Amino acid sequence: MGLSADTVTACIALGANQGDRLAQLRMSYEALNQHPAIKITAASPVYASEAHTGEENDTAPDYLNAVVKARTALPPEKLLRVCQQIEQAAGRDREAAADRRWAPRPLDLDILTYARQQIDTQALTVPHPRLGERRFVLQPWSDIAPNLYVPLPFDTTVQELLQQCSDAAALRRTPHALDSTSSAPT
Ligand code: A4P
Ligand code: MG
Repeated sequence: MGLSADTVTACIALGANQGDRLAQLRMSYEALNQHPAIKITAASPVYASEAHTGEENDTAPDYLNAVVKARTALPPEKLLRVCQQIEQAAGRDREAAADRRWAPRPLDLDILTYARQQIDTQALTVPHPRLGERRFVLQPWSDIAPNLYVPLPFDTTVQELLQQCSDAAALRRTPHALDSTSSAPT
């Protein structure tokens, strides 16, 4: 069944630094794409990145990260709920990790943008407030949507944000694709 005509573009960042990271990213790609109200239109290559821990002396296992662009008929809060259900299915336990900011996680799905909307509710801040500081988001995002407009407070394109980004943490493009049936990117 196709999507209804009333859809918007949303971009979602995928991250994992626990367990079988690639399998979890691929599972989330499949789960999003199989949802009747979501259709992925572009998926970035998978990148390996050093963890941003938020604390100078804190270390965490490396992440795999990627970004997808989708059309969706879901309102933002419902899209968030779907993302959280997929995180749970990958074994994410928020309660267990509640005492540590940015604790290692088998899967993290963050909504980067939803149409051209600015959303600031208790549950949801869109555009994602930390996207400008993260090359592990901006590089894969720029691979698939360089000219996409990112609303205020950013008010510029993905490509511009990548050029302005001062994140110097290690980031490496892997040969892996999110869609396990497609051939590896060259
Ligand atoms: N929430 C608010 N806005 C959003 C949004 N746009 N998308 C709320 C998704 N969720 C949003 O999220 C906490 C609450 O944020 C949710 O209940 C939701 O209502 P969470 O996923 O439970 O917790 P979290 O992931 O620890 O927080 P957050 O803010 O998503 O963390 P970040 O900023 O995503 O940081 N280093 C590397 N290299 N790669 C990574 O992917 N990720 C993080 C997580 C840290 N370091 C990293 C990476
Ligand atoms: Mg998150």
